[in-house]
Amino acid sequence: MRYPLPLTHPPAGAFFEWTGTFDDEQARFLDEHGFIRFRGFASMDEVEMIRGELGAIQDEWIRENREVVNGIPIKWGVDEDGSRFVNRYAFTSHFSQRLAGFFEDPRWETVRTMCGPDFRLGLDEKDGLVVNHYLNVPGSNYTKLGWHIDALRDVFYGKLPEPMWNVGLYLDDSHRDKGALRVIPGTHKQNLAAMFLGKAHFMAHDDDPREYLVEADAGDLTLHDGRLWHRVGSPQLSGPASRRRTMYVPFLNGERQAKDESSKTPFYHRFSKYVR
Ligand SMILES: O=C(O)CCC(=O)C(=O)O
Ligand SMILES: [Fe+2]
Repeated sequence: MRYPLPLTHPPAGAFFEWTGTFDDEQARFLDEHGFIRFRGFASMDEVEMIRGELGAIQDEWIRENREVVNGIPIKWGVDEDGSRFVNRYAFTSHFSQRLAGFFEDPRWETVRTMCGPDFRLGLDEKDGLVVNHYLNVPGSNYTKLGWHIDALRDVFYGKLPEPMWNVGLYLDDSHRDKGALRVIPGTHKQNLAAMFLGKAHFMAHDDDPREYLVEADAGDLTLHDGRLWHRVGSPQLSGPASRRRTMYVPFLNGERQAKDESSKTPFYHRFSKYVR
């Protein structure tokens, strides 16, 4: 066991049930801590549908030997049977009508308003709908993810961070033994220097006495502020039991910057393979 730290200090116990509405208590929680988690946003049927669509997209990408979508490199790994699998998908909803249709459900309008009245769902901006598939096997390039803030990617794209939210839907149960998402509550209110220098982006994997372990089950939804420090911890499990699939979609405001097949690979992604 490597977790002697008080990972369940306040806001421990912060589990909100998804009821289709966003109330004042939840709004206060989100503002104060920079993240929130809802139980039961998607049904298990929907989770199964999404897992199936991901398998079909992966088969298609293997057949066409796809390396990039709209300038964003796909990260590939090799599973325990020696088969290639996708560690990180980008713009995933562009490859499945059922997945794209899922985002037309009115639930996403509620999520959008949680982000702010002028925010929009960015299915064709940034990296679009990202799916992370963590598997702790030797051929996997994705078993954990170092400390970072998502908004810093803007800096790599040559811009100052703009407001953004990353909204995550869990496709597998994700508890401490899978590493799980760790956040440092309240750091979305830090200054620019702390954003740049607080930790070595993506390279630091240290336990932090301030970190809070966000455990979640398949179908749960999380929102986190793009300025919040977070990471995915190191799994204790290995093999198929360590499988952790999460899908993230950005909510953005400001100028719309849609990407397409002619979009260039951002500088940041050209060296990201060295920092895992
Ligand atoms: O898999 C997760 O829960 C977090 C992923 C993440 O932080 C990212 O892709 O930027
Ligand atoms: Fe992130």
